[in-house]
Amino acid sequence: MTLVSEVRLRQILDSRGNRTVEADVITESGGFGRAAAPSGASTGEYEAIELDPTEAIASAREHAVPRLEGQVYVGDQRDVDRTLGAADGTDDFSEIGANSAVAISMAAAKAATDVLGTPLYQHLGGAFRGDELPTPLGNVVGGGEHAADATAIQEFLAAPVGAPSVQDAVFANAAVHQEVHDRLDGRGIAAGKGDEGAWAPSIDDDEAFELVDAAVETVAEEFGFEIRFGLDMAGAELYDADEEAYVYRETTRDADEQIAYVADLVDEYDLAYVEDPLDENDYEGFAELTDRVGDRTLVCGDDLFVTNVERLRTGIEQEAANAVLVKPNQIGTLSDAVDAVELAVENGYRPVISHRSGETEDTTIAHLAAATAAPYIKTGAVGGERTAKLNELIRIEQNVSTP
Ligand code: 2PG
Ligand code: MG
Repeated sequence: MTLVSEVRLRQILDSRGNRTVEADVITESGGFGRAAAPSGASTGEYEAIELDPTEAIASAREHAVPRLEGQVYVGDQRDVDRTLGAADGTDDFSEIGANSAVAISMAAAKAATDVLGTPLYQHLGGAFRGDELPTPLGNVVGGGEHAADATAIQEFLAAPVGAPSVQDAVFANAAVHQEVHDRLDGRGIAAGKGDEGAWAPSIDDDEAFELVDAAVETVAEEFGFEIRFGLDMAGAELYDADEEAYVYRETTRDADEQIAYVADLVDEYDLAYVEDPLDENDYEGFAELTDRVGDRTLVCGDDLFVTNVERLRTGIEQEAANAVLVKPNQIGTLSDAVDAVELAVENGYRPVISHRSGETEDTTIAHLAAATAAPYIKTGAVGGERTAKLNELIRIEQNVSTP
């Protein structure tokens, strides 16, 4: 395997038009890998730290790059990531920035694939990679921190659980997205799009439930397989700590009412998935909800776990959820993200690999999902930075299924 010879860092634009960090990793044998950091809007309190890109790049150039160039083999991803952690020296990447760390970590993995001549999912997953490919959860309506004056709930996600292939699932999610638009149009409701390409109409949550439910049913009939839907409630964003209540447009709910509300939604709409139904500090509330509905839906921790094995371990001990969202930039490196997936799987939790609301054309998460045989991926339904990942999954599917 070949040594890193050069790490180049630069600023590029993300899908929101904000600056983000891109890394190129070049090897002594001429191998090349490029990756860019995504960025959240509804970021969890316990995430690794994203620095201003100028600062992140300057700091990574000073502390990390000299420890990588000529020192570390690209094929040894754990060593690359350990080196990034040691160069940073903190437990949350606040020195070099999780944005620099994740861009370099992913670029190094891609450089290794260039040298090895193997696809990224194969390199990350190894010879014994499972052959499951993820069901995509497609954001079709949303608001919260992703769009002003829209639904209080952050994401309504189509879940094509009965799709016979990733390609069918991807097309079904896009069709649900279109169907929602047609139905909004039919009601004379204009709608722009939020940060992830979901429709962001100025309607209340009840109307959104009714719309998405109907759209999913129509498209399921058309495609001939089961499509359900789910939510990312982004509970930490709804929660007002002073009032100790979840604040919606017209109403507020205390923790018990929130749990009852979500449990009712699961039953009324047969929800397949509920992410962050409660605040990021409320392991107990999560556990109570999981106890009530965990046998029939996925209760997924995003801001609760932040892809952090320590927080996930606490959740597992308390039976707080049955699924974990995995975002490499929340924790800083691919190795840390894979550790979270492995801990989840060992304990019967379902890993859901995820994009961020601010994205680039980078497709690493599609490969990570295939490499870890994750059952779900959340990476939008439409929009170039989202379809980059979805189309890559379609290619991976063809690759793994064509002898
Ligand atoms: C989430 C993500 C992605 P953000 O809450 O799950 O959908 O949003 O990147 O803004 O944290
Ligand atoms: Mg979330």
